[in-house]
Amino acid sequence: MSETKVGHVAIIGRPNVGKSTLLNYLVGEKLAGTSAKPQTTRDVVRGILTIPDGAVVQSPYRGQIVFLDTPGVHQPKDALGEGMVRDVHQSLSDADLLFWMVYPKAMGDAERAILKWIQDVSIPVFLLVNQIDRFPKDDLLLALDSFQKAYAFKEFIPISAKTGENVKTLIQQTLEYLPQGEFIYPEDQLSDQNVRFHVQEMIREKLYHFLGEELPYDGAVRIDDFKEEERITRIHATIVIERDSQKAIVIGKGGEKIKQIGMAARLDIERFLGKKVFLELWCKAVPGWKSHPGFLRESQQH
Ligand SMILES: Nc1nc2c(ncn2[C@@H]2O[C@H](COP(=O)(O)OP(=O)(O)OP(=O)(O)O)[C@@H](O)[C@H]2O)c(=O)[nH]1
Ligand SMILES: [Mg+2]
Repeated sequence: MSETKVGHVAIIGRPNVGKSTLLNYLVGEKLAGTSAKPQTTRDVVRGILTIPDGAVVQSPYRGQIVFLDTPGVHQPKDALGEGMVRDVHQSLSDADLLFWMVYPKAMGDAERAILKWIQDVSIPVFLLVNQIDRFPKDDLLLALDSFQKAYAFKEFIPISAKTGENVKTLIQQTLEYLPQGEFIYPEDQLSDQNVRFHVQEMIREKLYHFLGEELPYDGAVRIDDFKEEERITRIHATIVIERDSQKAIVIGKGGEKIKQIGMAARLDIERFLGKKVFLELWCKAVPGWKSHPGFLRESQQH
């Protein structure tokens, strides 16, 4: 049997660059919510990739990699934002390797902030230039040139998180740098976070999809009840918003909107759980919840 590499890899970068899209591609399951809006990810999402002997990836190693998809690095405006940025910091210290994901563009404020953080880390850092399917090659070369001068990256890897271009190379290189170890999780396990957390993420993603610009970042999801029966899982969840006036937007005419959100979320959850799901959604205004976001997490810890 070949040598086994095991470790944690944090994926960091500015909002909207494609971190969650990459996590999902790597683990082959929609674990993290993705959307065209910045700051979609609010809590670190953990996904596990197991590479058994003789896997499609050309590597002398077997491996088990836990990827930490983190919230986008931004200037926080409230307690929620502060917590998000703190979580990114924390994940740096939990990781054996860092993927810093950037656009094929020159550095901006978010990149300069990240550059400061990584001055003190001792783990290897890969620069992933994402979205190469969408940008001209010249942009990629300019970005490489500007980032190369700024930091001693172990690897530069241009990728497309969407099409998967170069992702195999990325996995091969990652295995090279991770420490030796034994598998921690069963080979088919995709995450070590609890099911409620993932369910909450799946519902929240649909809020972003169905509410478009109407409800920018004020929505959250709380799981109130989660009962697994033999044939069906029954879930009650509340969409938490800031203001009463937003209720009409979430619920929609004759309840159409919340029904659409619920149906789409249910399909994702059923696929994820491999089981039939009954999902009931409520909507509630909790003014100022972003100043005390902790109450949302309580429900995810069971
Ligand atoms: N064309 C193209 N689109 C991409 C690629 N990667 C991500 N996207 C799109 O970019 C948008 C943002 O992707 P996310 O994965 O949600 O970005 P994120 O970095 O996790 O964003 P936050 O969670 O807000 O920090 C989505 O609409 C993705 O479909 C890529 O490689 N190519
Ligand atoms: Mg994300």
